Amino acid sequence: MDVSLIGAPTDVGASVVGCRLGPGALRLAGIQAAFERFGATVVDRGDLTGPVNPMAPPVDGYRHLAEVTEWNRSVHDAVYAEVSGGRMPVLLGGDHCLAIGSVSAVARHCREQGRPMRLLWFDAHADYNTASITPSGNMHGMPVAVLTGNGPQDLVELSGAVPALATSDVRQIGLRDVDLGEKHLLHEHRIEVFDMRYLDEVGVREAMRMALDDLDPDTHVHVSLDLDFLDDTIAPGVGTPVRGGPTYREAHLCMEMVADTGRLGSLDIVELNPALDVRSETARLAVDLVESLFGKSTLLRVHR
Ligand code: Z70
Ligand code: MN
Ligand code: MN
Ligand code: MN
Repeated sequence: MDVSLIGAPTDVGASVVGCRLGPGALRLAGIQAAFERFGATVVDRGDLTGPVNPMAPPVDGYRHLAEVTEWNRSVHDAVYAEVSGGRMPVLLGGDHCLAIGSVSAVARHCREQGRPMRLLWFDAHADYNTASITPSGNMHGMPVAVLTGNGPQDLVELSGAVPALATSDVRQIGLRDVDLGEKHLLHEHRIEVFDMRYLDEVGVREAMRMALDDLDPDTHVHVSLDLDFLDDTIAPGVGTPVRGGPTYREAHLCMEMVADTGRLGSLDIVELNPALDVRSETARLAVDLVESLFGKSTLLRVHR
């Protein structure tokens, strides 16, 4: 597997600043070596550039729409170049608004290849807000809505088709902080959500089995990993830590089960806020999870 690291050092989609420092912190924590230990050949494409964070208030329901759009165009182009060249793009964020660009690029590639796609959205949040229901105007709270066709035109059209992906291609895992308007939209659009209560009741193994069911032999799996998916006690270094998330072991099982499919095609690691990451523990946890995602296992894996 040929992996390409793409840094996107910005927090234009958030209101807590600091995740602009994420790409450097993930590199310092050894992200490249983690991929290499499990057989990948890695090229680091360095960091994209884009507009500074204006730290401005929202306008018509969107904070920094122009800057968010510009960053996402860059991310889209960079991710598309890698995935269409047969490589696995790994987006080092940056805030989660950047997944609009990365997932749009992967969706464009899959559409061109006639391949199905599955988006696995690991997050405490649904990221399903729109301009009319957002409590904050922060665009990192909107990417899943945008990708499924609800949002500003330039972003909704980024993949070249609207919507970039069908709601039935999305699985959300780990949710525990969802705004009232989002609850209604998730229900109305029939998004498949494995929230924390569901994980508590059926367990991570069964939830992940369901999130990964019906994969075609050539389905492209995209993992979008918001580090606030993880319980706040093990991953404090994020803009909005949320209590009651998956434990260290549960998070590893999620990644191991994705690895077992053999279909991982692209990855976002977002929302790391090094300014809040005491002793880099969240960055190091992200690197540990990458190892599981790339097939690290204690014993030789035999098919069961
Ligand atoms: C809230 C909003 C969010 C991340 C916070 C929060 C969204 N639903 N996402 N932190 N990563 O403002 O839309
Ligand atoms: Mn391909
Ligand atoms: Mn998110
Ligand atoms: Mn989140």
